[in-house]
Amino acid sequence: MLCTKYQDDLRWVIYQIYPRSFMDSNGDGIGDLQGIIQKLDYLKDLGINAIWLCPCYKSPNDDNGYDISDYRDIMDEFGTMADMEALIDALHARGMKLIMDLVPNHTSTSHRWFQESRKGKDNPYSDFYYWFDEKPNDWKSVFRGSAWEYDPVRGQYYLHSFAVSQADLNWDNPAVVKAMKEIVDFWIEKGVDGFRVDVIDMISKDLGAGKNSFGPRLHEFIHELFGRENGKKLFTVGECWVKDIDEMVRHCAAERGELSTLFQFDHIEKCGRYDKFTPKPDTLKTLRDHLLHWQRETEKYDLLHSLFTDNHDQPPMISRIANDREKRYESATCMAAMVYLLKGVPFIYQGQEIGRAAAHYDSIDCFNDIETINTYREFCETMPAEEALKRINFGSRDNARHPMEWDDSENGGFSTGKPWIALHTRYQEINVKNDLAADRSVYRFYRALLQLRRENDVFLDGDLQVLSSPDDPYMIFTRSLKGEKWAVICNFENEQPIALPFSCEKPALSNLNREGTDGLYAPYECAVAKVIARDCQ
Ligand code: TEU
Ligand code: CA
Repeated sequence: MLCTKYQDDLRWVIYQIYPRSFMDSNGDGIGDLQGIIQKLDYLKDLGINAIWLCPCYKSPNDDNGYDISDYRDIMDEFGTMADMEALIDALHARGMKLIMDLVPNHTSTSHRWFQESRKGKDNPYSDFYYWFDEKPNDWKSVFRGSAWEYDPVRGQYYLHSFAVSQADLNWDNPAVVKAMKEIVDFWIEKGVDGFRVDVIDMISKDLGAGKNSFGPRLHEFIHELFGRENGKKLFTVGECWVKDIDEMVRHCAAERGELSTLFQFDHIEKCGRYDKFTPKPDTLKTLRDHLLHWQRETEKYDLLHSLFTDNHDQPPMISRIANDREKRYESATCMAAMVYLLKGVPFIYQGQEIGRAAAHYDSIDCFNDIETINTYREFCETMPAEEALKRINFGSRDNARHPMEWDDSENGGFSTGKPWIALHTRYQEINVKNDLAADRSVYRFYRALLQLRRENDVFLDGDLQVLSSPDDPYMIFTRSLKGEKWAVICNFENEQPIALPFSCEKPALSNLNREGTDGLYAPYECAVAKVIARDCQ
């Protein structure tokens, strides 16, 4: 039983929207806030009760909104502050909530703070960023190359952990902490219900110790941001590449007053790839083992777990470890049952609910992402262009960022204008209209699964018991609460017989509409059934 602080949070069902690619309302080929408003009923019907909105603040879009030039205004392409207020009202009118994406580690170099800071050491903003006469170390940018850039205006080097135009804020400067707290309060005032916090582990650094993240003041800073009683119970999820549960405890233990939960990326890092651009022949078994490891760990420490496999930085997981061609429906639905009926808060990335798979492009011109472009250039220095493109197709973040496919018309129903980035190469096969018209619909399966979860508290806070063993090529677990027990059976890639040690009612959910829980399971077949009362002891 999860501690009371998180009980309510288990009811969140969060859909992540990459606004640039979700829905375009004005025909300029770029998704926008009014486009999101048009699709709220589609999300409500799915069973979503909150959206995590990737950054929509003013930005030159070198990193598509993660390079912010004004935290208190909306980027022109997405609309106006009035549109944002309309979105918040439209969500709340439907009983839905909004989680904003806060980016506290860095700003765009076009932010007023940076433009002031570069003017010199006597400027009030001088120490908002890290400035050195010489590069103090050999840190590298996540997007390739050095993390230090010489600024001719100031005559010094500044730190950028990501793009050259994303300058890291110096959180050891109390004025930075104060400024970021005021931004959080500004959006709380606007009515937002929570924050996803970008690279939260990087806001405290220790240059002397060579640490560009998890510095000595990290928890102090997070507590400054979210530990206050600002009169509103916020839901906060930190993007934080923790390696072990101790770090998660330091962030999320109920009495910490820091974060509600974390995105930890253990399974993202290790399922189906050796590194971001090199595939590894894994199966759902690898995903199961990582998911169950973190289930046990978060259960042990009474922490709230975030359940996800996809986001805007990762190509679709079904294309990495399952079958996104002839078994795409089965793969997408089986993975949903594996992941979202465990204990935690479900995060669904746009397109997962229609079984979106990876795309494949024949030209680097079809890509936009700064990390992708920089990586391709670096690859081409040591390998043929076609090998470089193959790796880019596998690992590029753009594989999650092409326009959402609403139908098979021109531009996929996303826009009446030319989309800002290439359409999905399979959009005429994989789109909302085709999925809803199919006998077997991923959307309808997701909707039924979320309804089952919503209507049965056993899936929110029930005890987890794993019945399958680590060697089994399938996953069987039960959830139990107040004498009620449900079984979840997820077969992996091969057909095989599965039998349970107890009897169940007819499956309440099954991706291939099976009648019973025991028997021969097809590849990626899953079933969810209530255990009969006699066998619940
Ligand atoms: O991502 C942080 C992060 O870890 C990414 O750099 C990720 O590892 C990346 O895809 C490299 O493989 C966050 C945001 O999710 C990402 O979209 C931003 O580009 C990044 O921070 C900088 O704000
Ligand atoms: Ca638009």
